[in-house]
Amino acid sequence: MLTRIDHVGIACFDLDATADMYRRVHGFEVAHEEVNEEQGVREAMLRVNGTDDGHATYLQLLEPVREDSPVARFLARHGEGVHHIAFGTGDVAGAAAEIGAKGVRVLDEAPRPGSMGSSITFLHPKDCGGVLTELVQAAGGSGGAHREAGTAE
Ligand code: MC0
Repeated sequence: MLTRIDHVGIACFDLDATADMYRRVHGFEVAHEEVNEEQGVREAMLRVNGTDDGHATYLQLLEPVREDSPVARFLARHGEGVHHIAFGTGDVAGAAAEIGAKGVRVLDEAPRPGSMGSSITFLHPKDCGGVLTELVQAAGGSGGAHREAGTAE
């Protein structure tokens, strides 16, 4: 059902400075950037592995674009650091229904738009061992990984 680690979300105050640190220290490049108004974040996807086959794993840097967003609240409470882990699935609605039936709180009534055209939903951290957990279905349906523009299906 959950087939891979799609990305690890990292909350930061300054996305450009944090991306620069990952470039200098780790050698990771920004593969994609966008603003998700609904979630209240500016985000950058740093590819960690995987290339042309589209099955990459990412670090997702998250900078809040408004004070009432989940990432702004997280930063105020915890400071910078790991915000969530995201697992890839070929069927986000089905996976959420199956997990919800086990008594875990699914935080969205229906999947919402995520980065790179994906569909996402979240599971409550208090029901997942203290880890905010995201389920991700890539744009185009199958596979479960985010897919950058121009990579093969
Ligand atoms: C809050 N808590 C967390 C947490 N955020 N625990 C672990 N990891 C996190 N990220 C804990 C708090 O410490 C607190 O525990 C309790 O949850 C309630 O926190 P709160 O600050 O009072 O409550 P809210 O209102 O911030 O709600 C928390 C909740 C919310 C997780 C329900 O943030 C949410 O709905 N998140 C899902 C959406 C989201 O995070 N979007 C941003 C990423 P104590 O014990 O102190 O009471 S968007 C994204 O990632 C997209 C664009 C993508 O991947 O494509």
